[in-house]
Amino acid sequence: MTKESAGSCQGRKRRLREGGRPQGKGRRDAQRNAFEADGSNLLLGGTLAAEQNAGSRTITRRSFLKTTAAVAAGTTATVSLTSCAQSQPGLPQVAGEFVAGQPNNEGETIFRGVCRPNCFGFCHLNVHVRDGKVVKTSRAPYNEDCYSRICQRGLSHVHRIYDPERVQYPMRRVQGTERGAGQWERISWDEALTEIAENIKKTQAEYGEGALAFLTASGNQSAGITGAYGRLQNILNASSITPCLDMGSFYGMQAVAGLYITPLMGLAMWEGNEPTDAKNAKTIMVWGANITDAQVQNWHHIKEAMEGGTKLVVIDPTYTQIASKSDKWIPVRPGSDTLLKYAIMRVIVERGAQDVAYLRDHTVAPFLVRSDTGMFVRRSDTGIAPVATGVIDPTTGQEVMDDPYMVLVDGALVPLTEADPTHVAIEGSYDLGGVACRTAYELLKEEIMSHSLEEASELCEVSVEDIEYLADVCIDGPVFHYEGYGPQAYNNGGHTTMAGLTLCALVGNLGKPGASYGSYWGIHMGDNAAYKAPTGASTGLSIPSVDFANVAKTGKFAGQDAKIKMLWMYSANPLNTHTDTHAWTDDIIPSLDYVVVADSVMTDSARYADMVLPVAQWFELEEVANAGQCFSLNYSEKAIEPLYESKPDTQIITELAEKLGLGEFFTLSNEEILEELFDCDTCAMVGVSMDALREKKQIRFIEGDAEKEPHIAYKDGVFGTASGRFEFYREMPMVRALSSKTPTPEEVERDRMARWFPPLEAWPENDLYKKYPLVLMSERPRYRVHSQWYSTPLLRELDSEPFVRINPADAAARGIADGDYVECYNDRGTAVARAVFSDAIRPGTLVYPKGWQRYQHKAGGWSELSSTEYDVFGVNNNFMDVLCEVRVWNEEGE
Ligand SMILES: Nc1nc2c(c(=O)[nH]1)N[C@H]1C(S)=C(S)[C@@H](COP(=O)(O)OP(=O)(O)OC[C@H]3O[C@@H](n4cnc5c(=O)[nH]c(N)nc54)[C@H](O)[C@@H]3O)O[C@H]1N2
Ligand SMILES: Nc1nc2c(c(=O)[nH]1)N[C@H]1C(S)=C(S)[C@@H](COP(=O)(O)OP(=O)(O)OC[C@H]3O[C@@H](n4cnc5c(=O)[nH]c(N)nc54)[C@H](O)[C@@H]3O)O[C@H]1N2
Ligand code: SF4
Ligand SMILES: [Mo]
Repeated sequence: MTKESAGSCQGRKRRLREGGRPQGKGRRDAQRNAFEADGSNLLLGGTLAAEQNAGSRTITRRSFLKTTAAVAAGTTATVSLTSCAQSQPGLPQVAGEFVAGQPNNEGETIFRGVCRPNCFGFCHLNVHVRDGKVVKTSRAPYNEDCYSRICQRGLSHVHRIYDPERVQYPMRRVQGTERGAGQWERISWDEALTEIAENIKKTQAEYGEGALAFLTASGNQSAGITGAYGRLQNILNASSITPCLDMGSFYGMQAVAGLYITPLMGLAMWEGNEPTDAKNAKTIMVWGANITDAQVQNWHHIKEAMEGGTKLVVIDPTYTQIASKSDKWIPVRPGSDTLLKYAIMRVIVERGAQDVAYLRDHTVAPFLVRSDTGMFVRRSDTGIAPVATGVIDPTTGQEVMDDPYMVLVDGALVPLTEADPTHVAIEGSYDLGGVACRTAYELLKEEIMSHSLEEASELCEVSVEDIEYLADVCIDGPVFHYEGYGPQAYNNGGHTTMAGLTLCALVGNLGKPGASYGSYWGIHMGDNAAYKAPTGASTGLSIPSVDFANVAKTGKFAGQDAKIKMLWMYSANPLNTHTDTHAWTDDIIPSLDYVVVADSVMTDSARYADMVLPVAQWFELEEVANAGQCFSLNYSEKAIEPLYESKPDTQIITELAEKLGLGEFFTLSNEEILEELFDCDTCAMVGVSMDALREKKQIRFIEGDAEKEPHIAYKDGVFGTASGRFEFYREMPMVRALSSKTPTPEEVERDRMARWFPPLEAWPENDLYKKYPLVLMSERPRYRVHSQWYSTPLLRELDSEPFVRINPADAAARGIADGDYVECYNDRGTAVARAVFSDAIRPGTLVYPKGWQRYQHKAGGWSELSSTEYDVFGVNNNFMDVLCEVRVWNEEGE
């Protein structure tokens, strides 16, 4: 047996410490070449370079060239790498060999690939293969050409595939060494899978079936991988540790607007008008979305709209690149968007600019709310029993009873179904046998008027004039509100989405071209459910990942005993991408008897495993990406054989099943699994099959056509709520996911409507603020998607080590110089990175690009600083609700 350290991590660490980036003239030439090579068709246009850096105002030649070279999403350029596999060329070779309009080199075979991290792009790529090796990736067309894009990450796949950090064979933690100590031994697949199977059997026999758990996130959510893991998990009755990512938004949207399942079997996880509809708006209002970096494939939609006369307003604490492009930037205080939205609503109501017809016909505004129970008044409240309809509700299996909502018409209580719609009042009250009842609109108005503009101005740090300006914009619609995932990453984050949608409902800014609130992302639901659960759904627990530490510590979950003793993580790197790393290393991992990670690289999470399984990367197997912002099934061909000893996840599961005595359930190859998954009535109904996918490459699962007829959310004013209306007021708030917490009566009352309340931690009134006065926010890294591409050599040339942006005034107050190594810290943890001065950073905040692995920091890691606190309703990771302090760091720790 040979003992090895994982990949070449040690070597890389040394390089980083020694300042491993190319320096001086060679570096500058490389960057200039790269710029000149494709500068003519950069996504952001020829003026990009200067404007990109308007965001940081401290323009150095280095950063100027850096950005121009790096932002290539949307280009039609291809980059040729002929000798990549062996020699890992740097930028000079890449740029030098570029020839515009270059024909396919002889001897190359081109396969269709789909780039599939969760950056929302799911770009189609040509995967150029020569002699069994990928030598280049270039842009391939979406059927809807407006979505055809590629970025610097998509162009650097060769470097990612042949990354020296790839895990090459199954690796077992050396017995007797600590988890995380980095001592591994290479073992055979047979040994690895035998050991895992034994541990599964032992764990389940000793602690019950649910003691085995699987955890996944958004590393790759494609059909084959999720289908096969789902099947195994269901058959084994294993538990799930479920993602709590972006769930503030999801909770908020679904609370007031319900869920939307497209006629083509797509579930809108986040619902909004298609980005191609932005051009139909008078104004695009961006709420905490970093579109030029995090949703770069969408920037051109915004830019094209602006060229057509649409205005751009950006509400963000940071002067982001997109803020630098805007007509108006509103630097809101972190965590205060809900209050700002309420202030805008106040101006609207004071001006009488609300859309009464929309409120009356499409929202719960006219419904009467009982002051004793908080429930809507129904006809049965007047003593008339509900009437049986004979219709069975397929979800509950119960007969639907007719018991209409009651509304006010000329002061009288009338069933909604019998009222003349144009005479229904949205304001008014009624005495129901001694129970005071008021319309839901009255309750909303009361909430709106409870916040003065002055209060909002002071707390949000936005002037009253700017609030009035924003109200003007909202009144003079249509407005395309583009919500990102920054505002929702606070403990009060669900309410900002609820408030944004409520603001839109107030002025009827929904369901029409150009009128939208939210974001746009869907999952295909129509595949073969029987494949995934041949023996029925798992009886295991479903534990939100943010609650996992509580479960590990208490052995209880949602009122029952819960012992998770074995964990298998795939497509996820929670020790890096989830809050509070110490909760994982100190509470969760030690509570587990056995930990498996399936990944292609040695991630932070893999380093704490007992067994690491090398998985094949995206172009080494056939797959169908079944989720994303284009609501499309995207087909990816197998281009090369899995490298080294790696195997597709589907094959790993199949071979493990054999050892578990479940071989009869896993007889299919990867390709056959896909064929099975897309062979069902719900697929056939919408023309989806593997044959169709192989032929068409992309099949849309939302109605309309991106260019000619973009999807319009909440069209015709119909909502997936209990009432079918927009519910800015809810009768019975439901938690998004069961967890260890139970809502208090106050919390239930609070969540009936969007409410303003401060974030849990990042707020000046918090005592902790005295000790830790800086709000720590992350940004999506341009050079990684979360932790993916972290070691890709080409990208590390452009972005060589962790840094944190700081306002020069905050730095001066702490004796920090530009480029110093600084330690950001709080009671939970620490992260060391280089300080980068930027006037674009709001004083009192720090901003770091996320996703470096821990070993790439000089000490600590960003996720050490965040907490596993969560809101009982949203059950979400509070990535930005974090306070810290910063000081100069030196290696000696002086
Ligand atoms: N390159 C790259 N692209 C990615 C990803 C990646 O890792 N890398 N990740 C993908 C994923 S999974 C997601 S969810 C998306 C996220 O997409 P975005 O949400 O667009 O990405 P973030 O960089 O988190 O940007 C959040 C913005 O919110 C701002 N913000 C923070 N707090 C507040 C606040 O209280 N109010 C307001 N108004 N703004 C605030 C921040 O300053 C920041 O500009 O990006 C996706 N795209
Ligand atoms: N500080 C901070 N942290 C954040 C956020 C933030 O705003 N701030 N945002 C969060 C959000 S919104 C998200 S969505 C998460 C994402 O969190 P994650 O999904 O955990 O992040 P990734 O790094 O994209 O992917 C995890 C791993 O999946 C692996 N992987 C990719 N493809 C496959 C495959 O086919 N099979 C297997 N077995 N593994 C594969 C990758 O190699 C990678 O190591 O990050 C979150 N983390
Ligand atoms: S990383 Fe995202 S934007 Fe870039 S090529 Fe891949 S899918 Fe497209
Ligand atoms: Mo995300």
